[in-house]
Amino acid sequence: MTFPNGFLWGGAIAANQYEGAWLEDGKQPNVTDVLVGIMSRDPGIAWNEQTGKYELRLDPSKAYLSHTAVDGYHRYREDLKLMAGMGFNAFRTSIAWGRIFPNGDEEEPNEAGLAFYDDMFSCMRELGMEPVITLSHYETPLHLLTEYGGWSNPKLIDFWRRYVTTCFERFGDKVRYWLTFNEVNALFRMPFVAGGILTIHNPPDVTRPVDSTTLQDHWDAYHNFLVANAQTVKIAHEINPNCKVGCMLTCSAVATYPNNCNPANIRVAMEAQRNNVFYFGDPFCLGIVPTYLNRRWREDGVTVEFSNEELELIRNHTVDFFSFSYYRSTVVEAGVNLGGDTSGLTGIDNPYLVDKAPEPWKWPVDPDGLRYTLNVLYDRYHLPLLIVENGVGLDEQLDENGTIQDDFRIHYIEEHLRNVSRAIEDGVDCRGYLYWGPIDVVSAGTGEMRKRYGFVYVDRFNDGHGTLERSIKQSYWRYKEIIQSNGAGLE
Ligand code: BGP
Repeated sequence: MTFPNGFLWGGAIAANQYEGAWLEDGKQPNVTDVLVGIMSRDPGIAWNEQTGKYELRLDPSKAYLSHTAVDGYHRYREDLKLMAGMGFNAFRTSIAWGRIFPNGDEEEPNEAGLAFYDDMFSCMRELGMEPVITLSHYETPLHLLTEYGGWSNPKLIDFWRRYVTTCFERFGDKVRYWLTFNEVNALFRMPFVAGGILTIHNPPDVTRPVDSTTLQDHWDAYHNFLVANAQTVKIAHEINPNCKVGCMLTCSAVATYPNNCNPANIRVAMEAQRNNVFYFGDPFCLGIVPTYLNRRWREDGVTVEFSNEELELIRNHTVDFFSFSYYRSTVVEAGVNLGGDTSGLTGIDNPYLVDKAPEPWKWPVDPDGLRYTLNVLYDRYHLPLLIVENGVGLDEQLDENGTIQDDFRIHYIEEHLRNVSRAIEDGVDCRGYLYWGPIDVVSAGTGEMRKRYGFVYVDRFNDGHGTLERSIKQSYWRYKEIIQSNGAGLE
């Protein structure tokens, strides 16, 4: 099994699923703080007639587990040591924007938030791990949605610029790898968190869900994300020419297979790739606004216009590398309605896949699809690729020995890594594999603790109880062996 020297081996988490401390040291709510699971269409906010504004109104009957999560805010030093114990040489997490600019529109940053990440990134370096830092992982400050309508408003670009400039200046000596917007291409599937948008109805339209947005809002947000991404690359390189900035897209939809060789189905599969991945990947990596969007804009009845300056910015400031999540593949045919969740697109069942993750989530497992995805992305963009999410969530309990025999997870990782190695032999420049959720965190999609991805178990449950004690699962030792042999142990 071939993995180049210097291959990044590690894991990935996100602030909102790991840290907890949702209102500590000055932080104000993020978009995820008002949801139990990002697939929910029911944010805990409500319109206040008197003030004429949205305000926080959490549902007292619900457990918002992300508010305390797995208490990473207070335990990151011990957790990072556990990660280093597996031999990680890289670790991905995000900065919660709301720790640095609590409401997003302040002029000055919050020093307590900066000091927190300063210490966390120093700790990673002390332990020999390269920090890979996401600037926004579903963590737009809630105030920017309720006050400004979020990313459909170009004002967000100004607030974002101030935030990223602060991060690049403060952490430039510790962080070389930056990711801009986590899975921003899920904008249409999850407009509230991935798009960070909200239509402000004044007076509120009670016939529509509170987070419903118009197609024009979506495309305005798309426009603003393209500009903001290019500006981020520009600012990062001006401040520190040695740093590398990558985009981060959910790429399960790259492995969208036509159900058969009916030409109509081949076209539907191609369109699914464009509409779910390439429409962001092409501007971020190739510096173009793809012409296939003109048709979609016509059909959506929206107007999207880029100025010449914006087009030049997008052309001149493409990303240095491409990072992505991959969980599954899907099968499509003409006329089938594609659904979606945090795994990617959901279409027709694929009878050729041998494994399916166990109940209750049952995401289809397609390791060959990762090889295919790596090849397609490399052929299209010719940029270094970094896998920053891949993993399996299981419902697990500690056994009488205080551990977990997570054989399915071991099998899952081995099969996916074998396909990464094959893709490298195919000629793909893949620089690393960061497993999603190396320590149990709150599930993004469902907001549960029960869905566990970790090599390290955390004693916390769906109803919120638990000691938060950490225990090591069997997969911890297997991943360590793989890393120590630089992948040779996969033979
Ligand atoms: C991705 C998100 C992650 C993560 C993962 C697994 O879409 O970027 O935040 O949680 O999916 O999803 P889930 O937690 O819903 O199983």
